[in-house]
Amino acid sequence: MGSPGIVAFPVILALGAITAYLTFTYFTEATPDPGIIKSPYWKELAAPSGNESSSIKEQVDESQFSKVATIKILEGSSVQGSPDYDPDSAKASTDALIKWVNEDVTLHSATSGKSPSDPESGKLFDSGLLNPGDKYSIPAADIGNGEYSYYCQVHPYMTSTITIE
Ligand SMILES: [Cu+2]
Repeated sequence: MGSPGIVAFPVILALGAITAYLTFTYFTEATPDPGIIKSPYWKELAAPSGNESSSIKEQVDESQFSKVATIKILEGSSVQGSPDYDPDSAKASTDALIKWVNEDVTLHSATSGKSPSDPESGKLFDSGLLNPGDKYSIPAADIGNGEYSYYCQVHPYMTSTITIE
């Protein structure tokens, strides 16, 4: 047996090449382009019965509410200083449904609290990560009257308030 380096060197080179290939494949090839389906396993999910929306983040039946307070997460929100939640100071009546819609092309959340370090963060409501086009709704009555701060877990500089009265 010669120097272990003779064997180790090409092995390390090969592992490096495999890692590079997998990284490239995962981050480049696997990134979905909107409207282009590459996977042979892709299948259209059946829409929930009687509801045109198929978003799994929308846990509440919107038709049960006569009022819906919609807050858009605007395109470009991820850029610090850009308009993000619209309206920025939203208002909703106690009997309304509050709905956040991610109209951006990247992940966002609507998480109650002032920042990730707020001990109350996410206790009142938390959309979790919303993919582009995803919605999250919660009845205002579940939160209760008051003015609440919320922010985005991915971009903590995205902050807004919702007032329920
Ligand atoms: Cu965000």
